[in-house]
Amino acid sequence: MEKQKRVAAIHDISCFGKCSLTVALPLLSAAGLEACCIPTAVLSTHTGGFSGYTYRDLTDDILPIADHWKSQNITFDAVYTGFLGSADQTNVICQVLDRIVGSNTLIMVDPVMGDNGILYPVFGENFPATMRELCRLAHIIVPNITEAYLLLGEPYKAGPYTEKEINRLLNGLTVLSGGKIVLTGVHFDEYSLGTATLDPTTGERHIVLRPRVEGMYHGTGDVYAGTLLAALMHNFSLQDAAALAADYTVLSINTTKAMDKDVRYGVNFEYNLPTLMQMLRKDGTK
Ligand code: PXL
Repeated sequence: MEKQKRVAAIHDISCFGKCSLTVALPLLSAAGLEACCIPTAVLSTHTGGFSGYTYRDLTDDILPIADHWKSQNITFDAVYTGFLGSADQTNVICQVLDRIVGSNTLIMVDPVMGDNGILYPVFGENFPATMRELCRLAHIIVPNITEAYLLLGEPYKAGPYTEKEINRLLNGLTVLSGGKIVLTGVHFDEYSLGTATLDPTTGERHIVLRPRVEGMYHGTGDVYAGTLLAALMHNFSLQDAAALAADYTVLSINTTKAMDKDVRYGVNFEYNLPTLMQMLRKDGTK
């Protein structure tokens, strides 16, 4: 039997509203991975559309957790970071990577900062600069288009985009991070939506488009990134992992849409987990 891979997910726990750790952990577990976590904060809900949420910052606990893991010689096949509460916390995560990353650990950073051209109001103006530093340590980054412009320090441009503009963003991001890029929210018209990937080691670029589902569903970025990492841990190529993640995210959004729930309540990624397990088995290694 193949060795079980171990992943550390570093995000907040939003107790209601399905995002960050409450999405990442079940997705990674369903994918057969050993899912560990460092919770960076505990919120009563995510910050996207709820007012009056509680916020317990856990920055002071983060390094002691990493130090303890290091003292126990615990190693990881991947470390995956998502929503981080502040610039200070992002600096601390850079130090965590120092402690828990080995020579074979894949570092995936989802630079969660904003959407639709807007920096989430919880973040200060200096936040993108700190996130840029974390991205420099990553092997793969998964920004949406808003985050791409924030990382590059450029004003946001609304879509649809040209292929030239998407390639320009990919080039800028790969210079900035040095790693592989999976850019989400790519669209050339109003009918489809998808991702563009660039692997700087091979120079390969691919665009994956799927029919656009109307509506804004909270937490789709986390479903996408968690599924992408699951596929990469199953040895899918970057292009195939990006396509699998797109397919699973669309499936989850369509399931959510059919249930007609409040979009702040998150994406129904749970109903189709058996399908995800089947999709992940097509990697040719089993
Ligand atoms: O889905 C990203 C995310 C994660 N965690 C918290 C958030 C958001 C996006 O708004 O508010 C707390």
